[in-house]
Amino acid sequence: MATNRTFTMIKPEAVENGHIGAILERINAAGFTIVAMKKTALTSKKAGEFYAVHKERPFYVELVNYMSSGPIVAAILEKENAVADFRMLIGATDPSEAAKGTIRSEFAESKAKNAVHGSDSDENAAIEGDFFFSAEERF
Ligand code: IDP
Ligand code: MG
Repeated sequence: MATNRTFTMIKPEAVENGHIGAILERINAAGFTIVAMKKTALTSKKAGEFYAVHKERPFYVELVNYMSSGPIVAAILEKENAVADFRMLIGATDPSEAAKGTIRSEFAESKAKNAVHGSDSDENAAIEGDFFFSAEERF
């Protein structure tokens, strides 16, 4: 069971803007352990697969183009109540609505370019972690 794990990506604009270190520091300070991590990039095909659940939404093409526009950092994180606590740490999808002190309120550029991804359920955390990491890459 992966009930204590979540999956995150530091998205292209946050990588481009030099925020990897600051965001990882927030994640560590909030008590998450890094189980797996890599700097990589999504092709548009891979980004389309990752976000297939949003295929019918009006922003799907924009999202796929954005997420394949530059390198990202992908990670599996561990902590008690990881999924919910990480969503609290990152804040609302739209940074103008994200609570003060959250990662998105501090680092996101817009609702589309919102700095970080966070899984929305234990089930999706497991699926998303498997999308990027083999068993041998987890510690
Ligand atoms: P979440 O990342 O907070 O879970 P979702 O609704 O799952 O938000 O949307 C996935 C991603 O799609 C968002 O993080 C954001 O990058 C992008 N997105 C969501 N809503 C919009 C929108 O209205 N316009 C443009 N991009 C959006
Ligand atoms: Mg989501």
